[in-house]
Amino acid sequence: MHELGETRSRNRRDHHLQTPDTFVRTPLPCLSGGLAVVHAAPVIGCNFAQYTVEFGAGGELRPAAGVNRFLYVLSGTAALSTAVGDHRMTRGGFALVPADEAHLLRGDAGARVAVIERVASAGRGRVIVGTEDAAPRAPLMGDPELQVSTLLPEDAGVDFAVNTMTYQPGASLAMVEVHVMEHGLLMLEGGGIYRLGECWYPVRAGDFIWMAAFCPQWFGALGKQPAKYLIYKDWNCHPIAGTEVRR
Ligand code: UGY
Ligand code: MN
Repeated sequence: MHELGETRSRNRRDHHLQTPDTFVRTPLPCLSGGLAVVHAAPVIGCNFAQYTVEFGAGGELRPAAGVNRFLYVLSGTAALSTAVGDHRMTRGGFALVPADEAHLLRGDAGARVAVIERVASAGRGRVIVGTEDAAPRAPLMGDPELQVSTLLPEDAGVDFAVNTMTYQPGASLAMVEVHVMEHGLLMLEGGGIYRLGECWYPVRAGDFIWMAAFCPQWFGALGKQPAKYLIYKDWNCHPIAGTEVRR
């Protein structure tokens, strides 16, 4: 049903909120038997790409040249084949595949996988496969109501981090963050209020947010269930790195 032209989606210079009612599915050259919802790409001024692949029957995601690729299964089952082995991944399963590493992701019909890619800089990562449940988990700034699961180890060999953050109802970031890192964020569960720049938005599971470098940001969880999101940030890289691809 249409909403008479109304939506929560917003596209601003330093942030972008994309809600499921505005998702447009597109084919990608590296994808067959499925479609992608592209959430973020350098055309909006960010330094990474993020998209959700929705697999149909016989779905396959093949390598994209020159990018380190992170995969996180949102629903269903997908099988990743690499030179170091085959891995079956279900909800919460993730993988890091370094640039130009031969691999193939086969998704079962109905599987949904979050994909985050960044052009590879100097150095070489290694294939990492894991599950969110087994990832190290720690409270943020000592708050047991706000837990951060760190999916990629410090020595992953890439210049980004991907974490999940889980807020108990009523929990919030302890401060308004303003930092050089940008974020790609996918709401996985629950909801709350996100401050982005000078705007406050109601957000819920399914929404995507891009936050540019130095975009003031704060989140408070609302409702009766925990709120959880998957969050990307450029990390462990010199602040001058990558400036040539920014607007
Ligand atoms: O890692 C982060 O910067 C994270 N605390 N930011 C956020 O949740 N908006
Ligand atoms: Mn942040």
